[in-house]
Amino acid sequence: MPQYKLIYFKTTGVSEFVRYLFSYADQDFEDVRHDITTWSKFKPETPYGVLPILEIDGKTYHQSLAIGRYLAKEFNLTGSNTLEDLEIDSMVDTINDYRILFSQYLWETNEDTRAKQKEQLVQEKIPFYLTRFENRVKANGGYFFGAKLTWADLFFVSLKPYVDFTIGFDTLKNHVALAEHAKKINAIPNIKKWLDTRPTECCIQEFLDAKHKD
Ligand SMILES: N[C@@H](CCC(=O)N[C@@H](CS)C(=O)NCC(=O)O)C(=O)O
Repeated sequence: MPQYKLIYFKTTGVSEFVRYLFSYADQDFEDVRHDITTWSKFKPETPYGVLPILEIDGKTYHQSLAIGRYLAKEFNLTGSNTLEDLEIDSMVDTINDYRILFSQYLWETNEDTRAKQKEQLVQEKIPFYLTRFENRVKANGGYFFGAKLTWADLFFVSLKPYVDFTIGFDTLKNHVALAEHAKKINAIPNIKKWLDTRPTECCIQEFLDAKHKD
């Protein structure tokens, strides 16, 4: 078995689904978590100055979705053929488009821009995406694709704490089918074990404070 070392921050964000993937597969991995102090020293050692990176037997790989896609293949959470993968990958990329909207809002420092982004997220973007995601899950037997568990399900569900924290409310409160989907994925025994034991320390606020001081 390869030795895996995931390097990210003391938070969930765009790497939590990688931790979900390892947990689902009951695969040991080293879970290295930076905060603002250690990150400034480590950043220059990364390929492109951002995280996550995954080391596999000491070799470094980067880009969260490429890492996730690789692990999903290793752990049988992709499609049965390339056409199925096209559909699953397109869902993952769409979920990532949704995630990026929250990231842009979270790191924006101009208060007027933030207010406009928040209004647009709450009134327009969140309902736009979640209505479509919900219809998709309803039409696919409770999953994002093909009435079976794929890495798209893990990606979407793993992002909930991050998007809820960023916007300040339970984004699934008016989307019963998505809330049920999240509950079902989080109840998978190996994932539940991860959720019950994962570290809760979070470094987002210290990064935000530093950004607002700049
Ligand atoms: N497309 C990249 C984006 C990586 C990225 O933007 N990472 C952020 C955290 S989510 C980061 O490392 N920020 C720290 C910095 O820019 O100094 C991926 O998905 O891996």
